[in-house]
Amino acid sequence: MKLYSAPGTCATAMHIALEWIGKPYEVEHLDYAGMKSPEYLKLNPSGVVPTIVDGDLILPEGMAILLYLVDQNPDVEIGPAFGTAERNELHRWLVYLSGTLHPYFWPHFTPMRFTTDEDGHAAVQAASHVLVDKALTQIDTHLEGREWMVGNAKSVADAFLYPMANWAYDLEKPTTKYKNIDRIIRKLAADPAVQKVHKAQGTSARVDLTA
Ligand SMILES: N[C@@H](CCC(=O)N[C@@H](CS)C(=O)NCC(=O)O)C(=O)O
Repeated sequence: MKLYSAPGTCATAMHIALEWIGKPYEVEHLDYAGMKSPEYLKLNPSGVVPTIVDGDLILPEGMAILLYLVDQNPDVEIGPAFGTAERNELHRWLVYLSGTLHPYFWPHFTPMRFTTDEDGHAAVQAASHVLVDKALTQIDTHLEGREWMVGNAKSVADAFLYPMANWAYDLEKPTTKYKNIDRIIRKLAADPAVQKVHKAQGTSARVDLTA
C-alpha cells in the first residue's frame, strides 16, 4: 500500500488511518509540482493529494480511501461495520468533512482561484472564514457530550477532522474557540500514531499538550 500525501494537508488523515491499522505501508510526500506532474496525474487526474495505490487499485479522493481502509481492516476498528446505524453516521460525517468543511477552506488557501480580482483575495478569504465558522460550529455542537465523531470509538472521521481543525488554529476565530473540537484534537495530538505521522511529515501538533 502506498499513500501519496503532502505535509499538513487533508492526506494527513489517511496517513493517520494507515498508522492505526499498523500494517506496512509507504508514503510519498509530493510538492505542488509533483501533484501536477504527468506521472501523478495518471493516478489522480485532479492533481491533488491523497491517492493510494494498493496492488492494482488506484484510488484518489480522501473519503473513498478512508472507507476502503475501514472495510479492508475490519479487525482494527477504525470505523463501524457496513450495515450498522453507526456506519450511516460515519458516512454522514465523512461526506460533511469532505464535501462541506474541506471546500470551505479552499478560498482561504487559494483565493486566486475564486476571484479574478487581484485586489479581492482578502474579501474571498473573509467569506471562507464565515463558512468555516458555520461548519466548525455545527461539528462542535455535534461533539457536545461525545468522546468522538461517531459512536463511542475513535474512527477515520476523527482522523479526517484532525488536519482541517488544525488549519483553523490560524484563523481569527481559532479552533480553541470550538471547545469540543479542540478537546478531540488534543486527544488525537497525544496519540502516538498521530505523533509518528507528524514526525514523518516534518510537522508539529498545533496544540500545546503540556498546557
Ligand atoms: N476532493 C479531493 C480534494 C483533495 C484536495 O483538495 N487536496 C488538497 C490538499 S488538502 C490538494 O492536494 N491541493 C492541491 C491543489 O489544489 O492544487 C479529496 O477529498 O481527496
